[in-house]
Amino acid sequence: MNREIVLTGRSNVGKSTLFRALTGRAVPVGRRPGLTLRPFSAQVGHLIYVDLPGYGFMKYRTKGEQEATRDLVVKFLEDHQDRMLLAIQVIDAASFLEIASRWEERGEVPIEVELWEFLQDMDLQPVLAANKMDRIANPDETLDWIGERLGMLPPWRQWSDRMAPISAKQGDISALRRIIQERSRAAAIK
Ligand SMILES: Nc1nc2c(ncn2[C@@H]2O[C@H](COP(=O)(O)OP(=O)(O)OP(=O)(O)O)[C@@H](O)[C@H]2O)c(=O)[nH]1
Ligand SMILES: [Mg+2]
Repeated sequence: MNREIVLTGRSNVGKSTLFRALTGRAVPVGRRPGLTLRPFSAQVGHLIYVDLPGYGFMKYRTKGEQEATRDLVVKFLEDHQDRMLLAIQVIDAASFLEIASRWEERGEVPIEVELWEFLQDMDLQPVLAANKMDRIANPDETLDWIGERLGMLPPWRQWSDRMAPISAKQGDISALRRIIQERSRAAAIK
């Protein structure tokens, strides 16, 4: 059976850009959040990569549309659980902390934390792709903070099998490719 690698995460974090960097196939990419509204997949060798719509808030979309998209993502993840090799949660590392802090100040669980916990509860052993690293001046510090928010205590480098700093737009995704290779190898042995 062909195994799937699924890209999930909030809207506008760069999932479709990463999908293109991983597969060479183009999905519409843009500044307007909520651009991807249906799962989009491409096969590369024995692997099927899937680009999912954004999870949670989407500017310019109604509440109803956002909820429908969220349900679609959750259902997709549940239905595809058995054939998933890897669930990748993509975040915008450049805005993660600011957005997470804003939610926490309102007494709410940040959507990224909610999604991460959901993936863990499903036993998917998710990997975090910290994208847009090209916009970050102090990478180690930022990654330590992000990891800590998601239950991975610093230093972040001890989580290098679960956390990959990348810049999809610049095609700088080697940390993630290494994790994909490791997981593929481990799955083949099993
Ligand atoms: N600086 C920077 N910008 C990026 C990077 N990756 C993606 N972007 C930009 O982020 C914006 C959103 O990218 P998309 O790939 O469409 O994001 P998405 O997560 O697929 O968005 P939805 O389909 O709405 O969920 C675009 O303007 C991209 O050019 C990156 O590594 N660095
Ligand atoms: Mg997209």
